[in-house]
Amino acid sequence: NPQQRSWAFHTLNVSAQLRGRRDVIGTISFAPSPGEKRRTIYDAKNDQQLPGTLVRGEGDPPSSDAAVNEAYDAAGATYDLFHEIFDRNSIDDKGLRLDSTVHYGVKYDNAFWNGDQMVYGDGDGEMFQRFTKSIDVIGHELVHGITQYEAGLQYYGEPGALNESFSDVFGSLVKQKTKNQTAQEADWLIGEGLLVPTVKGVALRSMKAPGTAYNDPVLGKDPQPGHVKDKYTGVEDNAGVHINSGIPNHAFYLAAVEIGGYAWEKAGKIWYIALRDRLRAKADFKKAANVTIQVAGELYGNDSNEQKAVRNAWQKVGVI
Ligand code: ASN
Ligand code: ZN
Repeated sequence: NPQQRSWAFHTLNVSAQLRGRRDVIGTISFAPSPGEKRRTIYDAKNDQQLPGTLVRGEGDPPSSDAAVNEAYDAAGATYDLFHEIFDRNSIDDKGLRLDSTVHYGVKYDNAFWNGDQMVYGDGDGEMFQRFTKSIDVIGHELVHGITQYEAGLQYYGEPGALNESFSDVFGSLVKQKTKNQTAQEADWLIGEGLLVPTVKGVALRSMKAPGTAYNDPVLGKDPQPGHVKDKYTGVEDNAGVHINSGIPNHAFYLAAVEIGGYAWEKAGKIWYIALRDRLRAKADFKKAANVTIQVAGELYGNDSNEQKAVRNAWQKVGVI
C-alpha cells in the first residue's frame, strides 16, 4: 500500500529530524530504551543556583572543562555497571536522566545528591581538590539516587550509615570495574586523589581499613570504625552516617575478598538485591546482615561458600 508506506516514511523522516533538534521537541521526551543513558551536565559557574547552565548533553563532544567531562564519563561508567551487571536502567530503573552540576558554589568542599541530581564543588584547593576527580565519589552520589528509589533508607543513625555504605560499596565497584580489578587487587579507597598533596592522607575513607584514610593536623583523623564495638553514638553527622558506614563498608570488603574474583559479580549482586528488594527505610545493621545472608543463600545456595563469606563478614565486624 503506497499510501501507508509514504505515511511511515514521513513519520520516520520527521522523527529523524527531531532527534537532532532538541530545541524543537522541547519538553516532549521519548521513553529511552534500556541501556540508553541520558546524561546532562550543567555548570553553576560558582553560584549555588541549580541546575545552572547546560554545557554538555548526551552524545555531545567533550568539553574543554575537565570537571564537565569527569562528571559525564563517571556517570556513564556508573550507569553501565548497573545496566550490564544488575540489569538496571538508570537511577529509577526507568531510564531517568542523569543530571549533574559542576562548579557549584565557591571553593565548595563537598559533592551531593539533592534528591533530583548530582552536584559537585570545586574544593577549596587547601584541603580538597575538585570532587569530580574521583570516579567512586561520582558513583557514590549517583547511588544515593538509587537508594532513594529503592530501600529509601532514612539518612540518620544505622539506616543512614547503611545508605552511606551502599553509596561507597557501589562507588568502589564502579572504580574496580573500570580498572578491571579483583577484590584482592582493589585499593578499596573512596575519594583517592581528592585530598591536596599537602594533606596527610590518601583518601576520604578506606573500606579495607576504616579509620586509616587520613590523619592530618587540620583535617583530624579519619573517624570511621570497622567494628561495632567502636560505633559512634553521638548526634553529629546525622548520628554518624559518614562515620559508622565504616562498619558495613568493612563487612562488604571482607565478604568480597573471601568470595574472591571480581567484587561486582557476587558480593555486589547480593548487596544490590538486598538494596532493591529487601531493605526498607528504617533497616539497621542487623537487618542488612540478615537479608544479605538470606540473598546469598537464594543466589548461591544455603551453606554455599558465598553465604558463609557474607555471614563471616558480618560476624567479624560484630554485627551478628
Ligand atoms: N558528600 C556527602 C555525601 O554524599 C554529602 C552529604 O553529606 N550528603 O554523603
Ligand atoms: Zn553520601
